[in-house]
Amino acid sequence: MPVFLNATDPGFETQFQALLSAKREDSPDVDDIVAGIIKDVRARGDAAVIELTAKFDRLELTPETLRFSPQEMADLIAQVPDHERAALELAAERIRAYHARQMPEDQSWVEPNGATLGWRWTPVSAAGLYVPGGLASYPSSVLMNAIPAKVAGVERLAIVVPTPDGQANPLVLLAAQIAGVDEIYRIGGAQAIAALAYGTETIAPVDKITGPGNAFVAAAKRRVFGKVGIDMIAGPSEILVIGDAGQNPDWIALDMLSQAEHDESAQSILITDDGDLAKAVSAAIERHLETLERRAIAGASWRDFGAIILVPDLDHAAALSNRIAPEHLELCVNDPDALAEKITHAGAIFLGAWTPEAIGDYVGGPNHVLPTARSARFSSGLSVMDFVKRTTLAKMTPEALRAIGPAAETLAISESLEAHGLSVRARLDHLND
Ligand code: HSO
Ligand code: ZN
Repeated sequence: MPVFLNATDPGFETQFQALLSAKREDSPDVDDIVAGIIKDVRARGDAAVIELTAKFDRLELTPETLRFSPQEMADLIAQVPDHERAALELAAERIRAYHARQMPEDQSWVEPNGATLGWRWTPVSAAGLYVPGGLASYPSSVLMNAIPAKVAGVERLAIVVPTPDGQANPLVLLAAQIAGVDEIYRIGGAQAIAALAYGTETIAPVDKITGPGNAFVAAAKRRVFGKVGIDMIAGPSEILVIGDAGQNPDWIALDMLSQAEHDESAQSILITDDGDLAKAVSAAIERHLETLERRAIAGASWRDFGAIILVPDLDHAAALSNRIAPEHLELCVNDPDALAEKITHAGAIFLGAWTPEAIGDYVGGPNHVLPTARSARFSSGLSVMDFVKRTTLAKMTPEALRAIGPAAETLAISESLEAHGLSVRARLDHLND
C-alpha cells in the first residue's frame, strides 16, 4: 500500500524521515565482473568486445561490423513512419533551441594595474553516449544526451547501443541521425563503456561518457571516471506533485503514473492541502491501474513507494518538497508562479495544470536527464555545461607584477617552494634594475 501521511500528526516527522530514506534500489554488486571486463577490453581491444558481444547479446560481429554502416542506417531508418519522424524532429528542434541558450560566455577584463584576467569555454573533443537496449531504449533520451553535446561543439559524438540478437531500434538510429551523431556501434554493457574510455583498434577513445544503463554500465562508468568524464549515475525516476483544491484528480493521477510506469523502483508522491483531492487522486490511480498496459510495473512502484501527504497549507508543501528535492516537481496549483518562488531544490519544475511532466520528457525543450535520489540538492540536469570546460586566462604587465608579485614571493617562501619565489623575484629584480 502507498503511504498516507498527515503533516499535522504527531508521528509525522518520523514517517517522513522513513519516506526520505527508503532504499528503492538494490544495486547488485557486479563490480568484480565489471573490473574483469574492463581489464579484458584494455588488453585485447576489439577481440574482447566481439567475444563479449557474442556471449551477452548473441550477436557475432567482426571489427568491420562493430559499427553501423551508412547503408544499414538508411535501411533501418526508412522503416520509421512519417508521423514518428515528424514528432522526433519537432522534439529535436525544441531541445536544440533551448540548449543553445545555455552556451556560456567567455569573459575577460583589465584591472587598473594593467593585468588582464578572464576565462574561455571550449568543448570536449569527443563524447560517447550509452543507449540501453531492450525496453528502456528511448529515442527521446538519445536526443536529450546528443543535442547538448552537439550544441556545445563536440566534434566527434559516438553512440554505443546493444542490439541483442541483432535487433536494432530504428527510432533510436533516426534520433541519432537527427541529433548529428557521428558514429554508432552495436555494442553494450561494461565492454562498450570500456571501449569508449580506452579505445580499441576500431573505436577511438572519447573524453566524456554520458547516458543511462543497467548496473553493469553504471559500475563501468564509475570505474572509468578519471580516465574520462562521466555524467551523473541516474537512479529510478521520481515525480512529486503539489496540488490544491479544484485540480483535476484524473490528470494528477496520470502524471504520477507516468513516472511510476518507468520502473518498479520509481516513486510518485502527491502533497496537497485538500483532503478531497487526496482521496480523489488515490481513487483515480487505483482505477487507472486496472487498465494501464504497464500496470504491473506502475502498480508495484505505487504500492511500494507511492505516497500522499496532507499538509495544512502550500507553504508546508513547498518546505517538504525542498526536503525531498525531487527529480520532477509539478505545481498543479492555482498560482504556480507564486509557489515556484518558494522551491529551492528540484531537478525540473512544471508549472500549472497544463504542463504534464511528459511534455518535459519529450518536447518541452529542457533536458529530461535530471538529478534523482535527492541529488537535486547539489546538482543539475544534463546541459551544454556537461560538454564544455573552462580555461582560465591571466596576463600580467610589469606594473601588475610589481603590484602583486611580492605577495606571491612571500607565500612561496612560506610554503618552502624556493623556485616559485625566485621565478617571481627574477622578474621583479629585472624591473628594479
Ligand atoms: N522521465 C524519464 C525520461 C523519459 N521519459 C524518457 C520518457 N522517456 C526520466 O526523467
Ligand atoms: Zn518519463
